[in-house]
Amino acid sequence: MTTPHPVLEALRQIVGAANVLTEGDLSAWELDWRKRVHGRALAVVRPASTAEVAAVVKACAQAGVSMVPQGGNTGMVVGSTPDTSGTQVVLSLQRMNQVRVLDGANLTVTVDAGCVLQSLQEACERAGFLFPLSLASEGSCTIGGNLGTNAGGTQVVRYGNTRELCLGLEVVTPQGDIWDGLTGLRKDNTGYDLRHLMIGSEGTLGVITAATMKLYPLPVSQLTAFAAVPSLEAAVELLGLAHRHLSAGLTGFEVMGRFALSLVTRHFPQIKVPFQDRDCPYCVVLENSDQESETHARERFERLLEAALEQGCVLDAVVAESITQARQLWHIRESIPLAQAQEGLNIKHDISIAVSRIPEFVRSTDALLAQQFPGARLVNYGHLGDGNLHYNVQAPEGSDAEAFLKNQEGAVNALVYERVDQFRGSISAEHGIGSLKRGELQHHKSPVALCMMRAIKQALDPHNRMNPNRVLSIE
Ligand code: FAD
Ligand code: 2HG
Ligand code: ZN
Repeated sequence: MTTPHPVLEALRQIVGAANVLTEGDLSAWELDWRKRVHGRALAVVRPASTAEVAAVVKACAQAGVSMVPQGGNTGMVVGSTPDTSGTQVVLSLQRMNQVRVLDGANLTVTVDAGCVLQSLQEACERAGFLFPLSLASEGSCTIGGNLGTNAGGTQVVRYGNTRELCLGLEVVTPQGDIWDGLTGLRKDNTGYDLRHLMIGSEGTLGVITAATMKLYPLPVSQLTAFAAVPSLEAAVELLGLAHRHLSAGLTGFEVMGRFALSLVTRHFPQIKVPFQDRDCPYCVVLENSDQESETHARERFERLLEAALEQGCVLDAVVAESITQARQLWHIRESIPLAQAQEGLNIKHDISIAVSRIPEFVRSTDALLAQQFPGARLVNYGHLGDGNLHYNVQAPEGSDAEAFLKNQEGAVNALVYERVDQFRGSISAEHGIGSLKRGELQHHKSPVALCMMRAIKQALDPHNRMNPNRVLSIE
């Protein structure tokens, strides 16, 4: 019999034995959402307060044990699960799930890091406010994970990504100290902005325990349209028209390639996808939020679509007549990640390119992929409004997806990322680096930037206890 690690007893003293999980099926915490790596934890620890997080971090630091902060475990880059050594503690924030204070006059909400995004959206809506961050994983991802990854989602074109929505943080440092930065101030130039250092650091610099986030007034009316477009160029032209016609009312602009939509139809036949019988390579979902009235919203939306039909950048369009219909149209878009998972593992590229250059990038890269990987299928879709494509590569029809990934992932990535570099894009627009893209980062980020990043990591976490070997490797 092996002797239990001494830190476990210290952890039980802090959070209670029921919240230190070491036995049974721990796959909910050990296996990543995409099922790429099944790690093994020394324990899953579930603190209920910031003070408990601080005590857990201190105990682990003293025992020389490394920690992996985890929220909803919906991340796409294998960053929230432990490695396979069985020596890491998963620090799950799920029990810290309360909305602390909603300050209507300041247009802010302060919330525990483990609060599920959808619960936060709903709490804000009940109070008459909009919290605009929106992702298909919102039923299980947490605000701490959204901050850890600087998540994007479908409303970035209007409200920015999670970083733009955050005014303050509470953080437990790798030493177990608590930094309370929950001021809710919109202006504060007192030196380095530590909040921005923590956001997007993927749990490598500390544990976010709470955040103060921005709120917006609820829109009076929200309209959604689904449009068939003749090309990606036409989708970009439509985006320009939508900016001009709707201005700040444009709150969503997503593009979906024909193959991505066909996967939804194949795996969720109950979902009706418009325009599947039309010869159109792409469809777009766009959303108009209006602060005046439904009539005003409809007039503006119809004028936009008329102009688009006239210019030829839209072939056909439907505008939802009710909230239920609008949800159905959005549901098509949000089902793409699940439809891909049903189809089998694929090679994901979460890239950003200047919107104006996306059609040229896609045309030329599609051709190179077809030449070098005959039969490979492209699941191309994403947040065109902010220049972020999910340019994913699925194994040829009927072939073994695992074997395709094993044999071709490196070569496919090399081709796509080289093109991304040529277009001065980014290899990670919104999902982060985790461990899946850590090797790639070395090739695609400037040596000077990497050197500064390492210096920051070493200064804040000199013993490399916080999510080691994620984002960067430190020798
Ligand atoms: P986790 O997966 O638990 O963790 C993610 C990272 O954050 C890890 O590195 C972890 O260590 C760190 N972390 C977690 N909590 C904390 C904390 N409290 N303090 C410090 N670090 C922490 N992402 C997008 O950006 N846009 C999308 O549109 C989008 N759509 C998705 C759709 C589906 C169906 C799925 C499954 C995922 C999608 N994602 C998307 C990816 C994922 O949901 C986001 O990255 C999300 O922000 C992760 O939140 P989480 O709570 O699940 O974090
Ligand atoms: C989305 O926008 C997510 O749907 C998931 O970011 C992307 O599955 C993907 O590649
Ligand atoms: Zn996305």
